[in-house]
Amino acid sequence: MKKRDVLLLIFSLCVTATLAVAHVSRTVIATLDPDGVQRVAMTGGSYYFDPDRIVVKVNLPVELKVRKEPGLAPHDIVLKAPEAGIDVSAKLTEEPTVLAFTPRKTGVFTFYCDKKLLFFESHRDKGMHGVLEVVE
Ligand SMILES: [Cu+2]
Repeated sequence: MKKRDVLLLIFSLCVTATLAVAHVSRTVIATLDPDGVQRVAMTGGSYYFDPDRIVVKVNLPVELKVRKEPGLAPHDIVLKAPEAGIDVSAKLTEEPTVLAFTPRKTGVFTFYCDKKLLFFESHRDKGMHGVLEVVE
């Protein structure tokens, strides 16, 4: 690879990183559907989750309906807090995937994408993470 190509590559990586940081944070407080389930629709993409802060009530079932933004980059979602009865993960596709669980403890739990390409930063490090806040 020529020196000029290397510089171009580094430049484009910097631009990509800057754009990724620009993604806006959004909080959603789950509403309780008539059947007693708290449902939230989410999107995951390069490199964000929207919303990236989700507030739910403890001891009531939750369904996170997650889909991937269109594009080639693979993404997934991992939400592991076994101490609170939460242990879900899924590969994201453009068709929504439903993650169902019932949080048994209050607290703030992180979800993230665990994808990582070669020597690049992980998607999580690039900003593809968020929190589930379980409240009384
Ligand atoms: Cu990802």
